[in-house]
Amino acid sequence: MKRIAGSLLALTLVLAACGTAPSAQSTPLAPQAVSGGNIDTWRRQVIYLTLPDRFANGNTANDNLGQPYCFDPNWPLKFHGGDLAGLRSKLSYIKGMGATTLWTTPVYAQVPEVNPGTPGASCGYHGYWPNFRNPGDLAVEPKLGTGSDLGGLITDLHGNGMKYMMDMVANHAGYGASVAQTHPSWFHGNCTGDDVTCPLAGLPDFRQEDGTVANYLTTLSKNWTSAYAIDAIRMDTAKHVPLGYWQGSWVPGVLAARPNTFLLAEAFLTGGASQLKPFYDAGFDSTFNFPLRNALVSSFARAGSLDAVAGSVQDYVGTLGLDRALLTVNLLDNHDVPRFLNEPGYGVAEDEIRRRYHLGLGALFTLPGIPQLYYGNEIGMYGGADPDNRRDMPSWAWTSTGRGGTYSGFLPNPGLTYNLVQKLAGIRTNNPALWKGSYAELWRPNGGTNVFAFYRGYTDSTAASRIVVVFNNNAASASVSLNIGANTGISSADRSSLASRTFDDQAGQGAPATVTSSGGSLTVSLPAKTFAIYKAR
Ligand code: ABC
Repeated sequence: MKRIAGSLLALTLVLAACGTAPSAQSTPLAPQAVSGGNIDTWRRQVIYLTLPDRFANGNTANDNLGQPYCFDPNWPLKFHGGDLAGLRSKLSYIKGMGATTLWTTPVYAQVPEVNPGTPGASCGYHGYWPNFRNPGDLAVEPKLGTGSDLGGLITDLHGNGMKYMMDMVANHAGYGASVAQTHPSWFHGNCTGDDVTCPLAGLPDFRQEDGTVANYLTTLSKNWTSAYAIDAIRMDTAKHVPLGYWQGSWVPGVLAARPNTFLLAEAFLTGGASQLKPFYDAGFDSTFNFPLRNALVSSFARAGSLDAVAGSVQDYVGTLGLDRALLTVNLLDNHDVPRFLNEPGYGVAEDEIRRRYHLGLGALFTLPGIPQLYYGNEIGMYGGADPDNRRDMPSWAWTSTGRGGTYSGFLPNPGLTYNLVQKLAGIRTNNPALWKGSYAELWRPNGGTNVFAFYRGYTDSTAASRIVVVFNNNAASASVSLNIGANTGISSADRSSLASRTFDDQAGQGAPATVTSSGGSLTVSLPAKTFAIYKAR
């Protein structure tokens, strides 16, 4: 539908055509694993994902410990020397960008070299090939450090007011793991497909339907949960395990070991929020928002219509409800997909790639849900499919001087992106509307001007936090009039409060510094390929 700017009737018709954005109801839902004040604590987090092996080498003495033939900094499929001590030494860098929770990939002791002597020779540098044994043990991968290194990292995180998210595996063991040799009946046979009984990539696939196996796995997770003061668990391959195991065994087990632990399910599903909902119903507090990631790639990285993002947000807020949507973990990329910066593809000018990336970051920090950064996001690191998306962190990253340079494999002047991430994390953390506020769509292209705008609002007896966020994905400037007054997705109190109100841009990405609404309508004009975060005075 063509936009007829200026006519309220047309605008009302268009808004009607958009369908009323989901009014952000906060109807009570099934109790989450975290409760009380912890829910707000987690809504306010900014998660930072690292592979300890690829981040910083704090102790070269452990580089070659553990499995032989697994340390080779020049081979992408083996260990490169990063470790827990290295991570511990860089907490000021991680905290400095505004990240508040550190998620490390698993630290379990890993299996021996896989496919030795072949071009595919590889080791569990990522931590997802645990060498489980029975009874389950707490062995930390020696190349990453010791149990005291892990405990010390967690203590230092807590000393910095930060949290630790432990990555766990209950779907499988590593290739050739001890427990697979001593208990072959604990594992499914070989089959292909997405069924929960089929091994993922040939990994020994546990038979959770067997009570003995379920008890072994839950005890294993409980032991790790008890042994370390963790704040959260990221559960790997959740969609490859029967939901009944999570709900009936694993969730109650780990919460008995450590109440109020935040439980995040990795269910790599992109068909929409209806596919994610069962994991919340099974007792997880959160899932990764892969459907939104696909939409962010389509809309921003590939310069498509913002209808994709608008539709995805309407889907997950509408399907999950606001309470669960606010705990969903949103991402631009991670260790399993090409980096967002690689998604525009060949032939796109680097300045354009940066504009698209910064738009994506603006969405990541203002949409409902917990933002997750993947190490290197903050310094514009490129990377293709696994394992290219797991390159080592560069040592120049740690200082602002170092980040001022130009390096192969990174956006020029990485400090520009680092400073934007730092600013966006601060804006989000300091404005309750963005981490616990309602959501109401104000504008989507609907086939017309490629602009997306929404309202976030939170008020209580102590404060009022009201924000309008606008993205212009056009290659030219664009102007839209947002009909706040008639938007039923916004509370009536807020609508009247915002009818005539001045807003100040917090993002500083080129939009007019202030805009003022009149008669319930807010006209916003944005330069090409930029966004604004307008905070009501
Ligand atoms: C690597 C190679 C494999 C090779 C293997 C030997 O080594 O990538 O090609 O066969 C770990 C390592 C990986 C390793 C695997 C297997 O183990 O990190 O390097 O593979 O050995 C989690 C972790 C992940 C980890 C594992 C295993 C699980 O995050 O790092 O991998 O513990 C599936 C799972 C998901 C899993 C992921 C790797 O594979 O569901 O839990 N991640 C489609 C499917 C998804 C699938 C995804 C990736 O592909 O729907 O189920 O995830 O394979 C979107 C589409 C999606 C599509 C994505 C990729 O693109 O809409 O449908 O997802 O646009």
